[in-house]
Amino acid sequence: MGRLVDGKWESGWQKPNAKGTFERTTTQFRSKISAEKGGEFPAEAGRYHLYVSHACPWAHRTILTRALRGLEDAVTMTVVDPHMGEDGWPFADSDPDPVFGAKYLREIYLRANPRYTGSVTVPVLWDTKNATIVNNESREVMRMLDVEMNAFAKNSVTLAPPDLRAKIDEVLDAIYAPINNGVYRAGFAATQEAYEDACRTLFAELGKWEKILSGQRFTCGNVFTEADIALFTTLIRFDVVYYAHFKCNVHRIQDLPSLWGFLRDVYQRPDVKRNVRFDHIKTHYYWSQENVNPRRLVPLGPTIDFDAPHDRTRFA
Ligand SMILES: N[C@@H](CCC(=O)N[C@@H](CS)C(=O)NCC(=O)O)C(=O)O
Repeated sequence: MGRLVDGKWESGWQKPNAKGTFERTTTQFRSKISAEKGGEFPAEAGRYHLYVSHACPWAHRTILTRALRGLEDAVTMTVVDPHMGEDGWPFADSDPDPVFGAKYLREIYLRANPRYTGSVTVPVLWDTKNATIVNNESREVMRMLDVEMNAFAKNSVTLAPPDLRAKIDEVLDAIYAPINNGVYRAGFAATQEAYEDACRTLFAELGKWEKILSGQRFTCGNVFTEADIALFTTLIRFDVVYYAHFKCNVHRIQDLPSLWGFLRDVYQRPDVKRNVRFDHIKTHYYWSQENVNPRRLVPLGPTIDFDAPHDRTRFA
């Protein structure tokens, strides 16, 4: 763990604020691929490259969008090693960086801006023509892949139908702070008060979704969208990691029948299932976050049957 300051690497964990609360830094590369010709980042097959981690819930959103839309030939992808240590994300020997042969992800950030100051996070959407980072904010990358790269998508079913976009954005906003980022606020809290505040808010919000999902199949109704991907990538890590490692242990997702059904429903889609790597997820959190787990021991369990039948098709 560490960050770049004016292009120089400084190792160490981000300090919580004075109240002991974890504050996520804002991402800085916010350009857009455009389906329209003539822009700086026009949609093209074979031009853009995704750097991701199978461990990270934010990167996982983009991995799933790419897979579900059938963009795997159009947008290439490299998966970093789950052991994020003193030097940040390293590339794995089994999946080396094809663009520069870099050893660490921070080198990619420095290629885009040699004087970059900030966190070195996944996902990163790289433009091989302009040799720069287009965008490193998962929510925006998801939308870009789905909408702007539509011409190259082998699966024609969009994850952001125009008539649902306002609703999708509303759900993405609603789940971000209390749930997606809430688990981190609980896990990285440095005071009892900050932890309890994050944990109570998280479970209150999960309770709301438990109720909503008892009456509809997905978060925006009965159509599967980006918002479901965003909720899913947090829920799939919940009982496996967040429950123990981040002390989000008021309930397991398995104890909340609608959320548990939703989770299995999404997981059992073949394009989703083949892109869920519990080995990367467990190794990354338990090994890398030695501020939370100083001995870096990775637990053997839990054993969870994500393939168990669900009855969510009753809403279809
Ligand atoms: N806002 C970003 C967050 C990405 C993010 O925080 N990724 C984490 C992994 S889960 C990361 O790479 N952390 C490394 C670091 O902060 O140094 C997004 O949604 O894309």
